[in-house]
Amino acid sequence: MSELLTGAQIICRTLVDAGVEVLFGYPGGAIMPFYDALHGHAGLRHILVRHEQAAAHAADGYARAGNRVGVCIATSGPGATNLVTGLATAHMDGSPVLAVTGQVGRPMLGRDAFQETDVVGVTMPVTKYNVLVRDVEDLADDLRTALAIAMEGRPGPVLVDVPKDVQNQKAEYRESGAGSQGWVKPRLQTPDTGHLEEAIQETAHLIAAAERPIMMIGRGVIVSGAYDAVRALAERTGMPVITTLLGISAFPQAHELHLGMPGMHGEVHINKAIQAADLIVGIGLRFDDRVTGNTATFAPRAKIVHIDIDAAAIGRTVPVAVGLAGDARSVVERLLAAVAPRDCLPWRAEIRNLMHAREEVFSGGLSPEVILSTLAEVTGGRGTIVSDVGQHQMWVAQRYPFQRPNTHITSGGLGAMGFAVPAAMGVRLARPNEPVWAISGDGGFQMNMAEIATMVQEGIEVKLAIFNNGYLGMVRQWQQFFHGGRYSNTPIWSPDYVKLAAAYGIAGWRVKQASEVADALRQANQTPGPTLVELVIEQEANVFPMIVPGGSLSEPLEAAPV
Ligand SMILES: Cc1ncc(C[n+]2csc(CCOP(=O)(O)OP(=O)(O)O)c2C)c(N)n1
Repeated sequence: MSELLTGAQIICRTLVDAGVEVLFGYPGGAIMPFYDALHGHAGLRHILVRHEQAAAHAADGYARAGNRVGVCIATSGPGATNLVTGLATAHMDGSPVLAVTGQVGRPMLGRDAFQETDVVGVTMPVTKYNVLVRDVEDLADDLRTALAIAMEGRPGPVLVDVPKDVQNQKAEYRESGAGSQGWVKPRLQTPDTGHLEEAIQETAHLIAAAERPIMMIGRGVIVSGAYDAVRALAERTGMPVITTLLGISAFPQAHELHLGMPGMHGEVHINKAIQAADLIVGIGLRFDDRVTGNTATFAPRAKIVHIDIDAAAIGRTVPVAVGLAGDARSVVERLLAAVAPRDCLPWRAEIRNLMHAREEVFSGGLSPEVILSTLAEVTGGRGTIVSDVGQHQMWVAQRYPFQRPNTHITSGGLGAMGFAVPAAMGVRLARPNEPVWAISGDGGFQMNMAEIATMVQEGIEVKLAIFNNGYLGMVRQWQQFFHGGRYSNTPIWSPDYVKLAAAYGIAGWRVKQASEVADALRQANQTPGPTLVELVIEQEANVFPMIVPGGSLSEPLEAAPV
């Protein structure tokens, strides 16, 4: 069946036919035909954000929580460039986001027209695919191609740039031959090549022969839905499991085989276990520098097996003994069938002996530990925690007891401050029946706090927690440790957050004492609508342990250097 539609109507129709339900965006001159077509559109819910960066982060949060494409919309020029941080975040963390941008009309292209930016050029390195649509006849297929590429392999962001006159042109709309795919990630099959089978057998052999094997898992396990397979592999082999920052919640935290997070702010016994291991089976992670520290000294005794959908990631930072390019779930399921049962008990006992009680680093004030354990009690382990970037992000990663898959969402690769508040809006729209908490520092919160207005206008129930230490804490910590204690431009003033909440018409609490935490968090969790809790924490608390940037995992700092 075909019918005559404008380009703007074709965008709406193609998105609806692809199963898209929610868009995050902001209008402007070059995208006005699209917004006109959207007016009163029954099938698409548009969330008007307060800044396009928030649209991209919200689409990213929606994509990560819903395992489907998140869509953001912006006008040309400043609207499109405001998306860039969000697209780069999604690119680093493998999140499927489609950006649709308006562009100046074709006759104006390349003439420095008003609000003209070459957004295809600008976003080339931070998208998997992008295209300027020069002919309305190509529009629907370009959008379908972009949506498919966003989801295939390692997911990631894509961008379709549509000149204003193309949005106004008419063309026959033809439904996709493929039909609606809902843009839920298809179960990937890894092609059964002889090489893969060989590599699986070799890995099974390495696991059987190792004395000190560990598994290290990342977000690829979440994206491919490999939780059960990974857990079964751990249980069959007794291999302890380390979860990277983005792999947190890919394995139940309370499981006896779970160790925790490695790397720069990993616990000392976890990094020591890596340094002592003779085999690392890495699944769906990048072995980035925050995990490895200095690669020359990383896991010096270990053979590394690397399973990842992105063949380019294998061997990029650490040399591998066996590389398996494929979908984590299908590879791990096959590996499971190939491994012999064992329990690694002596090795697990050795790791337990490496553990030592950590000195309490918080001196009396309101500690992140109390806040996070109380929050876990208040939510009863339900819901999703979206963290921003900085010290609080590391405290969440180290201390919040995540039990359910994909309930920890953060900007890991790019480390984009300002992520949590808008991303949490997307998460909540994907999970409307679960509590969603955005945890930010006072710095990151102030980057995107204007989105409270979006939450109020659109009725998006996000719970906001601000860890207020009066500093850009993580940078202050580096200044204290490595720059002679000179706090250059890290003390940061905040408004009165309770009054700010009141100005937006939402309930707010300020907590200064440990005794007040439970009440405030409980009330904030129970009160309908968006709510805000400011937690005034110790100003100069630090995150420990810490590996000096570029240092070895064998040399942790457990106190501030003198
Ligand atoms: C957009 C952006 N700008 C700068 C940085 C560098 N940076 C990393 S952590 C940090 C401090 C964060 O301070 P705050 O939000 O108050 O959180 P805290 O560390 O105190 O928990 C900064 C400035 C960043 N990651 N992202």
